[in-house]
Amino acid sequence: MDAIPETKVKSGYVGILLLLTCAFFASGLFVMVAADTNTQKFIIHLGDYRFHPDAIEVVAGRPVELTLVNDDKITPHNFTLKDPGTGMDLSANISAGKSAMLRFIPQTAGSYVFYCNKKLPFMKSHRERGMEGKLTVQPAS
Ligand SMILES: [Cu+2]
Repeated sequence: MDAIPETKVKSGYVGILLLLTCAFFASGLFVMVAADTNTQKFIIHLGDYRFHPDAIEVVAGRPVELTLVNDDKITPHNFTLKDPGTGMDLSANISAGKSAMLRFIPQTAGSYVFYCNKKLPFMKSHRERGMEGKLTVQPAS
């Protein structure tokens, strides 16, 4: 007779613990998702002397994360964006078949050119062969 109520109390206690645990994880998940949506993420493929896509648009004042994927089998590529006027200075080398990540926060709205700085002696540079793109930074709303 005594054992039955005791079991009920214990299972009730465990139930509350489970509920609190779920609430904790649910709120944690929400925070993670909320923080994640703030970052402007793009995947740019590099290959055949092109960037895909070759035009991206972001908003000033929010973090940008570029994942750069070199799809070529033997040709190394690079991502360069330099704008002394605004202090934008990005550069990453990406070996054939590898990827790299660039993170930055654009501060000034405008249009910026990015390109690959690779060039073999006596050959046209990758940029001259078309490896160029445009980053548009919209003013913060
Ligand atoms: Cu290149």
